[in-house]
Amino acid sequence: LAPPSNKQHKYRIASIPADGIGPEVVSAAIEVVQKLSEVSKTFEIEFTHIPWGTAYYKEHGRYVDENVLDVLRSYDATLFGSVGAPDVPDHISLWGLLLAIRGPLQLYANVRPVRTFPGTQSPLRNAKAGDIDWILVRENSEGEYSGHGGRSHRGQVWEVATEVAIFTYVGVERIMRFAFAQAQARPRKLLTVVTKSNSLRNGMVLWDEVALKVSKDYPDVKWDKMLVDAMTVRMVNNPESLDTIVGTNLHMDILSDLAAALAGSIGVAPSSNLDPTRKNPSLFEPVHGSAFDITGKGVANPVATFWSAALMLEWLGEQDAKERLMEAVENVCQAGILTKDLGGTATTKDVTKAVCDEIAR
Ligand code: GGG
Repeated sequence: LAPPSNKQHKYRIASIPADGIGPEVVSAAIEVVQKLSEVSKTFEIEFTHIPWGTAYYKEHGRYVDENVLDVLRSYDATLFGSVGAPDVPDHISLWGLLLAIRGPLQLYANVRPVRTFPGTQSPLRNAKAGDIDWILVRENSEGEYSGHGGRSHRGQVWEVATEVAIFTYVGVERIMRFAFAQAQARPRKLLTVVTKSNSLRNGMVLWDEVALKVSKDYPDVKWDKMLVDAMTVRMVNNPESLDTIVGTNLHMDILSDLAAALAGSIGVAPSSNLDPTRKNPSLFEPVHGSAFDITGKGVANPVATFWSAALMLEWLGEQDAKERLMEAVENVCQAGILTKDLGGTATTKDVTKAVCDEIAR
């Protein structure tokens, strides 16, 4: 997965802040990335605001432009905020926006790193520094989020609803290879494959079979399998035994929220939605959603979006800029400039200014 060579180091980024706290954290991230560009002078970056989201839906009757894929393909990457609003059913907003992008653009690898930052604490009583430093790899294009199923006999007591999880060999194999390669590139070379193949005897058994087959090509990766229910216990009781984790769309959606909370806060958890073939531009977003309870109050934690922007810079080939940004975030956390979710009193603006100041030091 070598980064592209861009001799010009000029990037055009689509910014989709969307709903809730999305606009607050995305504008904070744009500010720090522009500060990085200004200070390092090694790359130029231009963000174009795209107004898709719930306000757009209320005006146009759809969450995104008709040419959504062509629009996004005209940029090098997308920086996304959050989707969801109190007055629109969640399945309308999620399918209208994020799921209208991830599957069709084949952003099949959703990479969600989590770790406890210096100066912050895991809620786990016995967790030591470094115990939680995981990469969660979520299959992002099929499985339980394939959109297949339906409802009949609506409103009757015999109403039936089906939700069909679709697992294709190609889909499972490509995410498995991606996860083994991620594990191989990390010092511990450890991979845990999460399934539920005792009760789900088709798709999950395919996952087990593909894991075994793919593992033969990565003999230096030590891997094991866990049922998803047992995995929640292991994450809490033996966090140090885990490193890279791969699982289905639904399982990893759930486990990545748990992982983020165990690391300290969902407010610091980033994600990359990657097309590892690089045929389509990838999308980067915080794991958290719209957080209506704190929207507009100026207290949202921007760190998850800063880290997502750092992953975007790394994906674009700007490794130094990524490291500089992450070092700045760590120093700010270490200095105790933390938002409420991490036990502090800092505002979004305080954290953003402190990270910009660190970058400029
Ligand atoms: N920033 C991510 C976001 O808005 N998440 C809302 C959500 O419900 N996501 C579900 C998913 O990631 O599949």
